[in-house]
Amino acid sequence: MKTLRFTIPVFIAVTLSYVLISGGLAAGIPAASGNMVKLAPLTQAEMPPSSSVDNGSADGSILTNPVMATPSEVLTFNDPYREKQWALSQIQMQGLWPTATGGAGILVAILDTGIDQDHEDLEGKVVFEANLTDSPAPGDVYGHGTHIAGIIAAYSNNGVGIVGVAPECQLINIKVADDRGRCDASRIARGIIWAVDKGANVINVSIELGEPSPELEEAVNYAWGQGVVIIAAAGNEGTQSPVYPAAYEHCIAVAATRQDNTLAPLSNYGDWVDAAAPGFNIYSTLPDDSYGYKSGTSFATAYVSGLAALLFGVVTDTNDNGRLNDEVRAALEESCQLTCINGMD
Ligand SMILES: [Ca+2]
Ligand SMILES: [Ca+2]
Ligand SMILES: [Ca+2]
Repeated sequence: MKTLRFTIPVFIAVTLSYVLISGGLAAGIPAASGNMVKLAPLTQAEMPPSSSVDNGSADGSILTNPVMATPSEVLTFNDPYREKQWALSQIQMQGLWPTATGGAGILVAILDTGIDQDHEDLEGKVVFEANLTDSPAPGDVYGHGTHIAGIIAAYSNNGVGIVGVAPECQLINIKVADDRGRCDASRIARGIIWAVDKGANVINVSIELGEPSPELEEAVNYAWGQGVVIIAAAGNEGTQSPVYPAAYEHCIAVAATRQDNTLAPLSNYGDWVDAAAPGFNIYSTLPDDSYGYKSGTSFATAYVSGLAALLFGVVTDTNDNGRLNDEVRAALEESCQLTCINGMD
């Protein structure tokens, strides 16, 4: 791990505390369990100013086959919306891509509202799929899971769309939130177990639960014991109140930062938060071959999941326990700039 030269502006969140602002999406919608569960609110953010990032020409001459487009081979991109992805520069992907394999052979499970697996920049990414909701289809009607999927896994240098953090990884789509974004702890727990048993290396849970759930914690612990890294959203209430599964020990809780590296005001924080990553004005894929900006800890979580997928191809089992998830987590944390993101102390 000492050989890793990249730095990730993933900061250990410290300080502060305040109250829980709930409501939002869940207002008026009966939760399917006793727990208040909701997706991190979807803030449609304004377009950020034009990025100064030079993403090269769009003449398609670099690489045209996504399978061949290994980021380790080329660091300029012909993806037309790369310049909108300020977060990739922020987390210094240029430093990591040359040493990683793009997440090849890594399975990332996304527990969310489903994924539009026919999206032009995600086609063929989903290799397993489960629908644990009452919605008729496993695809993404709500428009949350597809955004997460693009951040993590969109093809690079295919002349289309954006660039994923781990563009060669494959996805498991586990729809645990229905077409109105409703979910419950039991579905998340069952989704985690299903993902683990399908061979997931990384599980992205951009869902926050206001109350703990023993069933959910047990599933998280099971995943950790099987060598899986689970990344979860720290929540969007702008408070210090823990949410679940993020607050569990074996789950990496992710807060959201803005382009200036400060904590996004909507982001939860506190000593239970493990890391922070870009989560404001994040451009990614949306259903039906569209794209757009969203803000929230959901999307910060996706960046860390993508990084985790890359790191599985970089680390070795240095403690010889037969698992790599502890080394991946350590590498993520070692790469952090241990800075107080609140800038208030
Ligand atoms: Ca692309
Ligand atoms: Ca945690
Ligand atoms: Ca190990």
